[in-house]
Amino acid sequence: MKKKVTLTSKILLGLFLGFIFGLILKSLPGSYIKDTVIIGGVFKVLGTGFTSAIKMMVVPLVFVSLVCGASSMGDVKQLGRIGTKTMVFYLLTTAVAIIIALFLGSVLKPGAGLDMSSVVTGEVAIGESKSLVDIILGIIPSNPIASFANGDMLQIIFFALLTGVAMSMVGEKAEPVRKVFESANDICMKMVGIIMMAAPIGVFALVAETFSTVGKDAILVLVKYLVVVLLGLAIHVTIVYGGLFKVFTKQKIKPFLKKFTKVAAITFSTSSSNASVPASMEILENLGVGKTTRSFTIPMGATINMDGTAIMQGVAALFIAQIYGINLEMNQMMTIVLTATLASIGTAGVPGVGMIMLSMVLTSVNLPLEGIGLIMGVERIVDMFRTTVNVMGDNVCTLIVANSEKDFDVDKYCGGGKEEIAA
Ligand code: DAS
Repeated sequence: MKKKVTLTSKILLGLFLGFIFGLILKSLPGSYIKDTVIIGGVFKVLGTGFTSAIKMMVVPLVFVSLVCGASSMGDVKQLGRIGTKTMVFYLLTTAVAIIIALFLGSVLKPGAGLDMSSVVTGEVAIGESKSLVDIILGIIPSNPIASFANGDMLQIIFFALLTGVAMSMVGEKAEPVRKVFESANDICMKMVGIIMMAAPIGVFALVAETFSTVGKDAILVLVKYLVVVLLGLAIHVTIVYGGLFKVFTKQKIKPFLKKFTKVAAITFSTSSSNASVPASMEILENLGVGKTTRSFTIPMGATINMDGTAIMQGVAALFIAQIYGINLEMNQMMTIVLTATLASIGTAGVPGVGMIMLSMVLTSVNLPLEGIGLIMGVERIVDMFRTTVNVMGDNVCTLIVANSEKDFDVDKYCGGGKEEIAA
């Protein structure tokens, strides 16, 4: 039976061919055909066309998915202690994750050593420096339609979250509208799926343009980008999750880590938080976590908790700024923290969606989307690792919240590890 070639394989093929074709072009002398027809014509149309199509989806996808995410959180009053603790944990750890990423990206400068400024299409507006007051006031839209038209992401996110929370508080009467947004979210995701079908060609053109312009210098920075993201993920898991777990549960983390390997096998192979929900629920039950907590925190985490994705977005934003020679101001870094943290509420737990949300983070600080073409090369690998961290965060939060709610059988938890060894 003919094996279905997956989109991922086609993207990797596009990447490989783009890399080879770009290096071949780089080795050829300049000419009208090479510089104007191929690089300035074909590659520009296919590459920028692909990134423009992704950018087209950012506003509708972010708005609709955030309204759905916020409205499915249940009425704030009903959220109760478990919901409030969970929301605080998820949003705070995501904010910490992005700050770790911005710190590492600023110190290690993965994009340094590659000058893509000659490849920028259109002007790159450098954000003017704003005070904290301006940033906070800038989040509240005086005219949501204008926010949509201007692609002002923080204002769109604020309006979407308010709409979603209001819908959940209105309850039954808002159900028809909620159903419209759920359908619209499915349609947006399908549109993203259709656009991603062009990814192999888009990635080929973007990578070929990059390597035909800047040559093999790009390989080294790509490896540096991957290393910095993996370092950020490792720091977040060991220090943030390891530290919070120890402080709030006073238990050894080993029994959890032994069970989590089963979930990690799924997140690595599927790059999907949603796909790992059943396995997370099973291991947490075996580890003594009650249904009351896990049945709420795990599905919610798969939808709104994306610490791994936030780390990728922070490193990627700085990486792209560095390769285009753009110096991000402190207020732009704060905008990235806010945008990536709030946007994670709308990032569905499916493969590659973090890359779409990255284009929203880049848009919020006027960074060129073309940079996505370069990091697409290691996107699949990064997605595997960041999804695993996303889901580990869901599980660690569940253990902490269950413990605080006395919905946690500590004997079963400690015994969980022993039984495993006995088995
Ligand atoms: N792979 C997604 C997930 O399931 C998130 C992402 O693409 O960043 O968590």
